[in-house]
Amino acid sequence: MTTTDDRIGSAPEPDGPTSPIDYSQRIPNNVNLNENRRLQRALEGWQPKFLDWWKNLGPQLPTKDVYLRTAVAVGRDGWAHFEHVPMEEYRWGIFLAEGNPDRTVNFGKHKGEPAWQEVPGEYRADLMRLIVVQGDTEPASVEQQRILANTAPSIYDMRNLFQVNVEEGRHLWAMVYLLHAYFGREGREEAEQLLKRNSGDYDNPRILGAFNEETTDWLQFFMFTYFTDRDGKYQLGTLKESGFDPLARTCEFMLKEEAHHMFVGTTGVQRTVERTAEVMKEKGGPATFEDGVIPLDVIQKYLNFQFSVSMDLFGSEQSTNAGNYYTSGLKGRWQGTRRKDDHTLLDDEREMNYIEDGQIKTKTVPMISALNLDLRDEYVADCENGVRRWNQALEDAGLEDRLYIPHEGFHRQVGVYAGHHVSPDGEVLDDATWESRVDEWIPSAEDRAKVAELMVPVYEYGKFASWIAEPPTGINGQPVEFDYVHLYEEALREEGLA
Ligand code: BYC
Repeated sequence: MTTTDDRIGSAPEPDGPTSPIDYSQRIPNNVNLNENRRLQRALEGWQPKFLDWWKNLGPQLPTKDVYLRTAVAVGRDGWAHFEHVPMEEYRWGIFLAEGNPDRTVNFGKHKGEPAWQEVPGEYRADLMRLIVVQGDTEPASVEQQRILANTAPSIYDMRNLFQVNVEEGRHLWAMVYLLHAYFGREGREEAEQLLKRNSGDYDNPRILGAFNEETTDWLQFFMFTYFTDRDGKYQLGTLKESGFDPLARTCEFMLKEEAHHMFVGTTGVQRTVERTAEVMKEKGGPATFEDGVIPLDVIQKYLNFQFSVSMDLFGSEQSTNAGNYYTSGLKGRWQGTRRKDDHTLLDDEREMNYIEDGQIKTKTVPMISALNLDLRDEYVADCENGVRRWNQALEDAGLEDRLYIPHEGFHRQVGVYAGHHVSPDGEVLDDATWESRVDEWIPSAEDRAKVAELMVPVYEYGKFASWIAEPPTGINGQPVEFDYVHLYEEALREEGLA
């Protein structure tokens, strides 16, 4: 379901009481960090390493300040405020959603027991693994996007990119807090590693595949925030159900920030499609790069690529890891408490697709073994919503062309489809046919080069690159032409230094 936040990007309305965040401390937090000197010192020791990482691998375009949202409270109203801040002075902090002292584990073999406030010894390794994998994705995405501002299609879009970046940085803080607070020396070591692995690094890459792909241009960024951040939404949704209460509360708050990231993706692709549709309508035929827009078939290829690498992020359809996480009460299901079953799933089954003899077949498997698939199905249904919306833009322009989500088996590296070739419409192909047609389905080097040619920076307030439509409204009630970002060059000019 597309939420209001997806559509307008306003701060979502958290439920529960408000708990203010203490900004008087070096690390803003609502976890009474000053009452735990050891933990505070450990995190203060990590802070300069984070800032170093941000400087070296965060956004590369020099800016003076950016109109950013900062969380000020965890609760129902007014949880964030907006102001111009130099990005390196952004107040990254540790914010957990309000706790509920009566909370219980809601699924698996501990169902009904009080939620854990400490790490259960027997699940320590699994929990740490989940937190590390989640934590690894956050800085990875900042690294992937670090040079995009150099080709921003507008100052408005540049501001949104930076907002996403600082919040991914904060999500890293969220996971590092858990590692430091609950996993001792090992946790501190893992927190160091989160800054040492780097996206695309040959020797020391990020853990999950999609986070080692390059974000080559803004269309890919929008597809990333639509499809890959949406995986984040679903994974966080399952961790929010965790029996380990600090993880659940951390993820709940992260989800509130995540809505804006998806807004950036949904509307970014939509505005790209709108511009292309406008030209198609004028011409009465396909739009080309020469028209200054991205042809619809290239948009579809970008969609195919990002959808398929994001599908891989759910892991194998059948996973003993996922089953164990569920039975242990560590990782739940999307909106798990709303499901009408026994929440242990030991007797339940479901259908799943697989490939045999060059054909896609269906078999029945134990539900508990197929929880990655369960989550992925929820995700795919959500992805369809955006595509419907983009297609509405095509319909509104009086066009018959439509975008679509490719088959689940298309271009997959993880799970039952890995090692097979499946076309976007679900046909199993031999190697030669795949090779001869793959450029029709995922962006070729030439497509990417042509898109890159369109990626000229537009830094004049209220102006937009040729390939993307203006948004209908600005951020936080500001006009579209608002001075969302002050570039460093501009600051120098003002001071007569350039
Ligand atoms: N690439 O049993 P399997 C986000 C590994 S995005 C490389 O099928 P499992 C964000 C897997 O780790 C959300 N390796 O998988 C978005 C396992 O290795 P080990 C991030 C992969 O464990 C945008 C082995 O293959 N959060 O927040 O059931 C911007 C067997 O795997 C991949 C999470 O993912 C892959 N794609 O499920 C910023 C939540 N897939 O353990 C942020 C935490 C699998 O045998 N993670 N492998 O060495 C998890 O819940 C699970 O680890 C996974 C994998 C769902 C990722």
